[in-house]
Amino acid sequence: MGPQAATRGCITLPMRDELSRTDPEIASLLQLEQERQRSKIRLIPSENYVSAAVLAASGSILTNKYSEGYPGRRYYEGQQYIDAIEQLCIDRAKALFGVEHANVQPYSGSPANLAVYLAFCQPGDTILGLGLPHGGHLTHGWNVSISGKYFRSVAYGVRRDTGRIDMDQVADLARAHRPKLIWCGGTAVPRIIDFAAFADIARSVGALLVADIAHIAGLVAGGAHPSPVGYAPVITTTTHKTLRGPRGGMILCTAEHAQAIDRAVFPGLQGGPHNHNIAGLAVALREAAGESFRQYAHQVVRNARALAEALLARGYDLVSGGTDNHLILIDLTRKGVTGKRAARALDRAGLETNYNTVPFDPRKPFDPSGLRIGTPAVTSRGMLEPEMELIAGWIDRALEAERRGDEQALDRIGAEVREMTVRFPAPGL
Ligand code: DSN
Repeated sequence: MGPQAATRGCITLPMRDELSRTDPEIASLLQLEQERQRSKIRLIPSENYVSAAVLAASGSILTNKYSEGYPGRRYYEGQQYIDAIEQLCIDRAKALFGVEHANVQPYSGSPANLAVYLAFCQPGDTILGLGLPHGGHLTHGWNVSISGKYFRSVAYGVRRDTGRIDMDQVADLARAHRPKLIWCGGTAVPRIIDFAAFADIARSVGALLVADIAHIAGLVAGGAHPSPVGYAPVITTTTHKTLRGPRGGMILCTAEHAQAIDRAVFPGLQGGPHNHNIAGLAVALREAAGESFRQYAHQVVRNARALAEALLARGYDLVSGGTDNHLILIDLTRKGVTGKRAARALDRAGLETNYNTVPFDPRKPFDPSGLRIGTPAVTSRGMLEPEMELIAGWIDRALEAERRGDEQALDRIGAEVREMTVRFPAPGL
């Protein structure tokens, strides 16, 4: 198949035809999912659209190869090209983020975080992280996760009055518990993370500061969020959120920690790296180094601000009062609809979101009071501030329709959404 092979949809035509012949059920479901991604306004802040180039590298013959080890030090033969691909990926990650070392093998964010524990902690050690209900991540010590079971986990939170991380509490807990490791970063943090303040606290108690920038990696790369480099000696991230790469994880660190991190990822935790995803990541990192990605990252933030302002103007309560990044957390308590009901109604109206706890939520995580939305995917489609105003209007109308039980109104909004999405082709589809 030559480079000019006709493309339609997310895979080249010959590949699509082959899939249809071999497995029509999967081919048809894949086609439906593609249509869903095309026709919906996707507002889940941890999702995005990767480019056709990233898709091509990730869905490639590199899945056929085993390569346990690292470039130049493998346990399998035949690494002539795999080594070159992984080394390019490492070099691009180092250059993009300005770090001394990068490990690009973690299968995703949770394994990356587990590798950090394996490198630096012993079971029973004390760790300090943002509590899950306040916007943290399961792997930062939450009790149902291995990180909360194997370690003595202490959680900090946000202030009730501001909805922002309570740095006084972080300092107090660090002094009281002397953690081995402190996490900063999370999954529902709409504000800039003060890496310098975390670094001061970690230094004062001799803890290792680890920044989990999974949500904001693309913003950091594009200069739309301050970088943790120079403050956190170890940084973990997923590769598929704002960074717009394939599913995967990555650990960035100072030279001092390189060996511990590499040993923890392999052979400590994982076997063979997923070479196809590493190639996709290499492509994404090249894209992220360009000027258009820089503009993209800044537009993600401008769009989120515009969306937040349009929601505030319609009387919505936003955790922390707004956003500095790609993410908005709506507290629906005063709107008389739960997060789950809201997310379901919005999905019917063509707007894909996810329900989420809000800090101090009296409701349970399976049907919490909040809705988490974000702008990475819509910005990848080229939507700008005027479209954010439209989206806020649709969210408001849909929730109003849900309160009255008016399903036809939700379907009418869905039709308007579909009409608008046609004007904004999604990358890779
Ligand atoms: N699933 C990720 C998110 O949606 O933020 C966190 O792991």
